[in-house]
Amino acid sequence: MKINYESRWNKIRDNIGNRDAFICCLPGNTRYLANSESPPGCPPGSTMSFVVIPRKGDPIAITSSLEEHRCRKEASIEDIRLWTHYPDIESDGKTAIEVLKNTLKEKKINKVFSDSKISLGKSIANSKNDFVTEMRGIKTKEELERIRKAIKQSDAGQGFARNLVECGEGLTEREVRTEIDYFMGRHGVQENSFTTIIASGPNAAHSHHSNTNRKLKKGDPVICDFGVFWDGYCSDITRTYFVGSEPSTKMKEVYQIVLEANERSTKALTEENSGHNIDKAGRDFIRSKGYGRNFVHGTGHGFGLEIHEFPSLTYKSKVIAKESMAVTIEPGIYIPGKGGVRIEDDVLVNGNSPNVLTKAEKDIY
Ligand SMILES: [Mn+2]
Repeated sequence: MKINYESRWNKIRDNIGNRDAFICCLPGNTRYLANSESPPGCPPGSTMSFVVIPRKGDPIAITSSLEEHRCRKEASIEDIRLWTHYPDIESDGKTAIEVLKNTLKEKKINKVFSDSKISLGKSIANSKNDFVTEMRGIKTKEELERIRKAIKQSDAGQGFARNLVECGEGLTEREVRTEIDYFMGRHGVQENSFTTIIASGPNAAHSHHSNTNRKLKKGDPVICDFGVFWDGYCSDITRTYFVGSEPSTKMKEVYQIVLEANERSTKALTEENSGHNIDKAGRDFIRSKGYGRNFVHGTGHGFGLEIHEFPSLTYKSKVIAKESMAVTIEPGIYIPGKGGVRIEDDVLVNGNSPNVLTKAEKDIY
């Protein structure tokens, strides 16, 4: 199913009141408006510095000489303006902001919304507005089609990771990471959605870990957290496996607590429930088992064009779950010096029956 950019632009036009245009510069938003099928690339970003959606008339994209040709090839916008400071290249201005200002002047745009604070001078009335950022929280059919494909690839990666880790005594974290990335790369994914995390033994007590040359030891918990991009959309999944397939009695107990917290927060992910309640559902259970101090992060986040996007599901979150929001549910327990467990699924809000999109096995210890 093709992405319907026109309908995205129109939805914005319908929601800008008396403003003349909506200006986006956040990379996730510019990709959303013109170039969704390309992954963020390296360094993560977008080929466009700005996208302007005027209330009347066609959208305009502003790109640099560095990205020009890729942008012309991939973007769904016809009117592309170029900035560069190289004298040999004919352009519309020396900086992105200069080209933006000239464009607004030419189009007689005086009142705008923008997705970030940008200074456009005194002649333009500008206020920051999160409409586009939040609009991306609700996924359409064509987006879900891509997200499901990304998830399918990372589910397969988890199956591979489980075998590798359970039989992987003596492998280093970096070797495991490399094998998993190669496995998914061979299946044609665009790129990883972030650097694959393999956190073993005491390193599994770090909620985020930078892979080391530590060798896997029998009985180690190993947190495997990764995701991929497929047609511009990503997945994010975490499983925890045990080297030799046998956790200690204590870690097995921790595993079961995290699994139940994952299920409780997932169950709470119903339409109109708040981010706070969704977080609290799992957190209260973890606290009741004496591990409240060890659950050191929020329960989940939206994902799609970017690995972390609106909405955020944390203890202080006031966001309300809406139909077709795609979010992660990822409680964890981390015990300094000993290890940890995190179990993360990608879940779609679906009335009162949340749809768990990730299928990799988790009730395994
Ligand atoms: Mn995540």
